[in-house]
Amino acid sequence: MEHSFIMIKPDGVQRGLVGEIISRFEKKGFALKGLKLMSVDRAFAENHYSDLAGKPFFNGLIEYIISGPVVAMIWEGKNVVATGRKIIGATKPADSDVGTIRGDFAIDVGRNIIHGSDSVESARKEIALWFSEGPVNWQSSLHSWIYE
Ligand code: 3AN
Repeated sequence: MEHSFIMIKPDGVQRGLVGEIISRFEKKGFALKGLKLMSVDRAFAENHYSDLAGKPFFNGLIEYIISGPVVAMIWEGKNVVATGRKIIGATKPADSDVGTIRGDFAIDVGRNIIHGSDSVESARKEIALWFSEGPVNWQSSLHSWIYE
């Protein structure tokens, strides 16, 4: 089954949106397979965002991510990477549809609440970085109602 790495950024934690965000993924039918509240240092954040090194907003992005604790999660389910991106909404909140997390709760691209893996391959890399212990192994009792 597919996994995605989803991270609630410091603004999402401090604005009290953790429960709302977890609830949206749960209600969709995805299964929570990893969860931790943690602070990361500069080197770790730069590693996570290494693809964006050189972008003009890179330093600001790193300062934002290390400014407070984040909630790191592994979510599991069919097409969870692509569907997770739909639940999250477009990178720029001005372009995010109403009904998405960013569309409902964010205004600025530099304070857009949440991160979600953009491909199965980046999910694999991000989960390895954030969860060296891997996903928690449990089976949702709702599975027979979620999948044919
Ligand atoms: P996404 O998070 O939707 O995958 P990316 O990977 O292009 O988008 O960008 C990663 C993060 O970098 C975004 N979540 C946002 O916080 C920040 N970011 C992206 N573009 C900008 C920008 N133009 N100005 C400031 N921050 C940006």
